[in-house]
Amino acid sequence: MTATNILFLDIPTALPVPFSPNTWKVRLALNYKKLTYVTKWVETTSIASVCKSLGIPPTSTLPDGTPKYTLPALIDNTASPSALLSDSTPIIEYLERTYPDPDSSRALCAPASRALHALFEYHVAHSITAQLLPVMVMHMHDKKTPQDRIHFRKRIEAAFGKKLEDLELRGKEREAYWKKIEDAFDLLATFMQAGGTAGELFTGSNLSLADCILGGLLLTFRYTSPDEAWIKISAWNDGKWIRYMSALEEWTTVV
Ligand SMILES: N[C@@H](CCC(=O)N[C@@H](CS)C(=O)NCC(=O)O)C(=O)O
Repeated sequence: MTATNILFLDIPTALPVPFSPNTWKVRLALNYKKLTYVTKWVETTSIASVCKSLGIPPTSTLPDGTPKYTLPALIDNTASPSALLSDSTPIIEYLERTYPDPDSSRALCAPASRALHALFEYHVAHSITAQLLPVMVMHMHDKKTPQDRIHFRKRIEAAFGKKLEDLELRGKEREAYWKKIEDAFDLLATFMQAGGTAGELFTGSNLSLADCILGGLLLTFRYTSPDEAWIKISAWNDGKWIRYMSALEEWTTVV
């Protein structure tokens, strides 16, 4: 363990574990790097006020031009001045720069891999993350805290002009949609197999930023939809994703 004075901001849920893919992405990195940290749990409705009060920067701009605040965020008080960070990939790049592993083969994101990781992240965001709502919206809603459920419903219904329940696909349409997501996982499994590395992760048995991205997403599926999504995903690609999840397990502690 490396003793640090890191405060990590994550979103609580109705489960004993968080399920945001973006916060998991950073938590996996913190655990993998064996950095000590404390979690501050912030419901979605309080993200903007808490970030503003702590001086954490916004990650984008809302359509009305006001700043948008998101989690994960992280404050590192180990050094002076403190580092105040938001946005998962820049946070991981900061951790890598500030707390490099003496064994360079354990680097999460060597600077030279930046463009490839950005391409991977773009691909996963479009081929999987952007496809989730029609089959995951109610699973996600039901696992949120009571207050966040209200906020989630209001935000999604305003964005799509439909009730949450009507966004959810059913029957044959739902199965066809799942097939699209399965195809995206098939493609990843094919490339990972072609990589020929020993170990289940992208670069073998050490974690990389790509694994934080994909692992965070798989943890979302597993925790929010153990009875549908995770059952399906477990059956794809000859159990590849069960083995992949087992390889990640040691870095999934929630503190
Ligand atoms: N680009 C950001 C996106 C983070 C993000 O969208 N976080 C979501 C939780 S998964 C959030 O904070 N949403 C709050 C909201 O939309 O009000 C990152 O990678 O950290």
